Amino acid sequence: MTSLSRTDDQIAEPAECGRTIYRRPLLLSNPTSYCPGCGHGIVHRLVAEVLEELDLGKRTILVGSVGCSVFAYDYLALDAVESPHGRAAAVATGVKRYRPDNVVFTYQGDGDLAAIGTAEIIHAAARGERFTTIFVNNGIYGMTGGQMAPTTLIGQRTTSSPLGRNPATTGYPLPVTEMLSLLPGVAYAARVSVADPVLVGRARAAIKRAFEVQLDGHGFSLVEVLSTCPVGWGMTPTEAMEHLATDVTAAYPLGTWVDRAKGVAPGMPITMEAAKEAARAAASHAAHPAMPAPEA
Ligand SMILES: Cc1ncc(C[n+]2csc(CCOP(=O)(O)OP(=O)(O)O)c2C)c(N)n1
Ligand code: SF4
Ligand SMILES: [Mg+2]
Repeated sequence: MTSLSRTDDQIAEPAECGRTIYRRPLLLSNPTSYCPGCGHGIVHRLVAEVLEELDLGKRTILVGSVGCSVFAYDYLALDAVESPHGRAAAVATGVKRYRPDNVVFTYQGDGDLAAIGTAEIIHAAARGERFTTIFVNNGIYGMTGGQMAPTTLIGQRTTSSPLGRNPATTGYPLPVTEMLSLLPGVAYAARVSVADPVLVGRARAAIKRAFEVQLDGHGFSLVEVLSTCPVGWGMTPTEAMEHLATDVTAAYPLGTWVDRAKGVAPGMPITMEAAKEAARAAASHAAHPAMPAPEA
């Protein structure tokens, strides 16, 4: 583990105008490696804002992963450990267990978390490890040239599915948040998006809640952030944001799946769509009395 020893002059300051109008929170002034329209930068900023608001910057350890966000330690003024591809949850387990008083989080893409790192994240969540995962789902392997990920939408063209993802041969998108929310070790699980300013505000609130859950020692906390990859999607930044707000969100509904400390647990219809679906299912049972009702 390295102490990065950031000096204050490495942290971005506004132009010399006599007084501070706006200061970028916990963000370093290094040039970004992200493409125009990429959501990673927005997510970095939200994490930085939340950690600064909670005054956690000095005691937080970032566990980086492999993907376009591999240089996250160059953008966030935090101590950091870099993990091999997919292994962030295993590395974070070790870091948090060894340093329980530190705040520990992984920052992972969907290729990293939901493909090569599937086993690590499932078992860390099942064990209820007391760290936070920020999971950036852009539906593709951005860094390596836009190949299909487990999260790629049905019909989506990628460099390894040029005719569009075909479920007959490559299966269906993996709903990571829904899957992990079934595990009792998961104290908080939410899916958010950066598709517009209102949703960015909600994403910030979810990230803050996830860190609060960690501070309270409740268990594993996860925020899945639906994000853009205009380059991998073959779209302009504007088209990518529209696609995120429509098709991607239709496939991956937003909401809080688990917040056990607040009594929100799996099976509760807490999104509008889920509530409507539950109502439809109940009406269908009433209309078909021969069909056995589900066990209470
Ligand atoms: C063991 C190993 N296998 C494969 C790779 C190649 N690789 C690097 S990044 C990546 C995919 C990253 O995709 P994702 O996690 O979705 O991040 P994104 O770039 O989309 O943000 C792959 C397959 C690697 N670096 N190490
Ligand atoms: S390839 Fe995609 S995920 Fe990677 S920096 Fe560019 S837009 Fe972002
Ligand atoms: Mg990705």
